[in-house]
Amino acid sequence: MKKVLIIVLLTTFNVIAQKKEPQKLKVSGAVENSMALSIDDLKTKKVVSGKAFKIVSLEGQVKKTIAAFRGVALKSLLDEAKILITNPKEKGQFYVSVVGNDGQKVIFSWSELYNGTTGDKALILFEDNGRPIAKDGPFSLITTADIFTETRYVRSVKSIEVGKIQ
Ligand SMILES: Nc1nc2c(c(=O)[nH]1)N[C@H]1C(S)=C(S)[C@@H](COP(=O)(O)O)O[C@H]1N2
Ligand SMILES: [Mo]
Repeated sequence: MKKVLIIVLLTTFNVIAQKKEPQKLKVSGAVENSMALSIDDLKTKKVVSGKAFKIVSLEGQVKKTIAAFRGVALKSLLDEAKILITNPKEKGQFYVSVVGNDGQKVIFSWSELYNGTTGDKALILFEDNGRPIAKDGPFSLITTADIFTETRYVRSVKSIEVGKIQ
């Protein structure tokens, strides 16, 4: 009986502890400064907002709309983390992977982020519907430069990982 009580108490404490410490967004891999960022940390950066973002399938169907969102450009975070490029000739060999808690992964190439405008249009959201992301939070990724947006929409983003092709 005592054992059961102890287990129940430990589990309860564990749940409370987990609730107290919300998940942080990790930035790691081939970077000078690895980071773990909270929602409050993201709010101190250049915040981008929007009213309605449509998640569109490859068939052109609108699956859902993300309303009243706020987030930070993926590029702002990468600029702060500083991608470790030792040989400038190899810039085009780097990629950035955005990973969800369920293992979902999407990638951006260094070239599309830095040679064009996508870098400012790939956004790590910390708010939708005007408040912290209630379901599949605390962070998500949308890419407003995409036409068929569902492929590079990631719910419940865990980390941003920088790598170099082999
Ligand atoms: N973390 C995560 N994000 C994801 C997926 C997933 O399996 N896991 N599926 C993608 C696909 S295939 C689609 S169609 C949309 C669906 O978004 P919804 O399930 O929130 O409507 O999320 C995208 N983002
Ligand atoms: Mo999908």
